[in-house]
Amino acid sequence: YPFGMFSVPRKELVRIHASSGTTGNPTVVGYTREDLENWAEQVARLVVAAGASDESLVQICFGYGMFTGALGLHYGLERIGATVVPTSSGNTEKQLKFMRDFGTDTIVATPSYCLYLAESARERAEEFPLGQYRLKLGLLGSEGCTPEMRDQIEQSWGGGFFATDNYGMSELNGPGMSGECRERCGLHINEDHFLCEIIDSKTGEILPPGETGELVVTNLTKRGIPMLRYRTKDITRIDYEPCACGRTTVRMTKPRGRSDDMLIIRGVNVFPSQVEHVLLELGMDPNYLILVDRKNNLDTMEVQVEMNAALFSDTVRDLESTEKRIEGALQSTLNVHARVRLMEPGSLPRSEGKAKRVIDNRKL
Ligand code: DLL
Repeated sequence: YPFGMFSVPRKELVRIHASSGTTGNPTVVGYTREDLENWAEQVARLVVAAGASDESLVQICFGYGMFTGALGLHYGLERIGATVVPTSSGNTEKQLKFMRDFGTDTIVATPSYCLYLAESARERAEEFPLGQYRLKLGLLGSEGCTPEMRDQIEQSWGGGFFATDNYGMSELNGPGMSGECRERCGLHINEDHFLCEIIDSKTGEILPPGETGELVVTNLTKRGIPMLRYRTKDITRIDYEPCACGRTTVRMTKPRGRSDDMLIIRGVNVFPSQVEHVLLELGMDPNYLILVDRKNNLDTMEVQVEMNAALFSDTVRDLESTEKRIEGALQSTLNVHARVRLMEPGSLPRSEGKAKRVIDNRKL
């Protein structure tokens, strides 16, 4: 850190980004001019596959700065001739105003922020009816999003909004490694730039085609900071079947989570995405927080989830029975007990970037 992993003299780098990282120093990455060209090309392909074009008017609600998401999408979208509006993250009121006034038809955001914007638009619907927005495409990514959550985001924006999932990581340029086409049956990998393998994260062994495991990526074209068999820690599967869209590249399934996201609760492996799946199946909104702790040497897990209008009730008995119902469903999916606590609508923190879903207070 910071520059020791670069493989060209610093002078040849024309941009540096860094990922936030949760502990210690950020991961610093560097791009030569050729790397930036390739990066824009990779993103351009994926946004076209998702349905963007030179007609699109795109609001980029990722935070501009060291995060690769905003500038990555920015140059990819400019490359195809789209009109880019770099609003960056935050300032929801202004985001919505530009969206209405400019007739923004495409939004770039994390799924959680896209949902939050929709909720905020709904709250203001008396003054500004949802019909005033022209949004029809969401290029979402940078955090996990179950198909159920995607459906909910689409419904919240009203009919006609279509969202695709986009994956990447700073060490592999940023966005642009893979993304969904209109068929949405996996994320097309830009295979001429990224060679992907799936391994067993415990043994390091390469798994046969079609198996689920940790994604390992070699970036075939990167010069500034080449990655050879880089362990992403993301858990996915590669699908080699041809896609109905006609593109011939392989697809990866939505990452199920990171191997280091996986919680071990009393010995049982739990992915936050499993919790999300259960909540949404029961008609809850994807506003939840998982709290893990250790009491008397025993792991405890509490899932706080916001009520929504459909489930709202004033009587304590109804609330308790809803909590019990969710606890039962979680128990049968996760095989471990989680206490459920219903929260008031709007009471859990919202994020303008990646949502924080887990607070683990166990002292290791
Ligand atoms: O999040 C790059 C990116 C920006 C991708 C914008 C897509 C759109 P990092 O901040 O380095 O880079 O975080 C990389 O985020 O290893 C995954 O664990 C997670 N991640 C990224 N995209 C997805 C996704 C960017 N579509 C880490 N689904 C990765 C699930 C994702 N997880």
